[in-house]
Parts: sequence; C-alpha cells; structure tokens
Amino acid sequence: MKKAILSLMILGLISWTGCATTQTAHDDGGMHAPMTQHYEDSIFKVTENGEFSVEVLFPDKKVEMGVNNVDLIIHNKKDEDVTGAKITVTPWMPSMGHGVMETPVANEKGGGLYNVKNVVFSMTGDWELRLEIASGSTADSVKIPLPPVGAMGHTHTMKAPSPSEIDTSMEKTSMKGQFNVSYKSDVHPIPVNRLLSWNLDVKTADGQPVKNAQIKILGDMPEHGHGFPTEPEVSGTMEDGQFLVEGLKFSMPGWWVVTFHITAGEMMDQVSFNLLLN
Ligand SMILES: [Cu+2]
Repeated sequence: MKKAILSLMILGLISWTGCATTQTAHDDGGMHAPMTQHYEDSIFKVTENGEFSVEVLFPDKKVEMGVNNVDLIIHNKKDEDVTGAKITVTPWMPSMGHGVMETPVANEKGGGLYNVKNVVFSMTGDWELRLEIASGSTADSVKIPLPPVGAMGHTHTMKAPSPSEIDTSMEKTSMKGQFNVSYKSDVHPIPVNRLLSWNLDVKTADGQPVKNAQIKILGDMPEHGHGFPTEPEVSGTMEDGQFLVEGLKFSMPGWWVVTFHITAGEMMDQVSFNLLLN
C-alpha cells in the first residue's frame, strides 16, 4: 500500500507535462468532498482535521539531497485559496526520527500559493514535510510523505530560464513569420485569479489585417506543467484583424506561456507570449 502510494507520487513527479485537471482527491476518505486537487503533478493531502488541503509542487523539478525549493498551494474546506496563512515547514525523516537544523521560510505569493525556499534534506532516503498551517482562528497540521530524496536521478529537460532571459513582449512575429500578433488585456497589469478578456490583433507579415482566422489558445506554466484552470476561447472577429479572447484566467503567479494557433486560408502558424505574473 505504502509502496503503491509512493510510486504514484513518483509517477506524478516524473510526468511534469499535462494539463490542469480538477480531480477529486482519493485520499480524503470522502469526508471533505469539496477539496480537490488542482494540479495534476502535485502531491495532494488533506490536513489531519480536514481544515485545509495542501498541494506540494517542486518548481525546480527535483527532490534531492541539499537545498530544495518547494511550492505549497493551500485551500480551505470550501476549496477556496487560503491567503495570509502562517505556515511552519519542517522537513522530517521518520526513519531516523530527526529533522534538520535549518528552518525553511514560507513566502506568500498570492492566490493560495506559498513558496518555501531553503528546504534542506541532509541525507538521501525517505523524508516528509511536516506542516503547521494557521489561518485566522483555524489551525491544522499535516505530514506529507515525499518521493525518496536523492533516488530520483531525474533531471528535467526543461530548465527554467531566469526571468531576465524571458521575452515578455506583447507584440510578436509568429514562428514561421506569417503573422504579426499583439495582445491587449482588459485589465493591466495582468492580475492573478481573475477572469480576463484579451484583444488580439493579427496582421499578415506585410501588415494587412487578417480576416476569418481560426484561432486556438493554449496556456502553460512550464515550471509546473499545467495550463489554464479555465477554457478560454477566441470568440470571433470583432473587425478585420481584431479577435476577442474570453475566459482567460491565470490561476497563480509565475511564468506563463500563452500560445495561439492561427489558421487563415492557406496560412497556418503559431505564436507564444511569455508572461511573468506577480
Ligand atoms: Cu502553477
């Protein structure tokens, strides 16, 4: 049983690709039906008294001996983001009955996301994260077993570039050079966790507005391997070359890539925009 859970978690860690799905958690005994796992690649656990759910993600795609970086996503009983929580994180090695000297610090990023730097695993083996979470008058704790530390040997091919290397321009030429595309968001700077509409401007390489294009949109968080929580749509042409994108929602801060696949007559091309959200 324990083995099965572990290998599930390892599978989860290895398959960093995939889309965001909202799944009902299987390990809550059905007692907290509204709590769901939001991210396919996370380790999901409900706290001891059922007050919170926690999802653990490793933004660096690895769990290894030494210093690790951990993202925690906290939801309450109603499956709402928990903001302003006080979180104590203790890396614990159950088999050895010890923790570590270094105390990791959780930094709130908004939208229920907390980043914990300096999570130190001082040796290889099986570790767990012990969390104490307090929000308002509610407090609860949870022990989250992690995939074996140091046994992964898995380096993910997609190394996240540093923010300074990411081109965040809002106007771009498509991959094959067929279109010049730019976007405008109805709310700017782009907020997290809010429904947005974009106005997409599509022109041919020589500057002519594009008529009757079919446009598909895809969202991705390369560091987390998940996409949009919603299904945004390009709802049609407003006038030649102007398209309305509705239902966009960025569920968390960080690096997002929004890709548009554009088909117009004989032309077919794609363009990706990078966004760094706070
Ligand atoms: Cu994410």
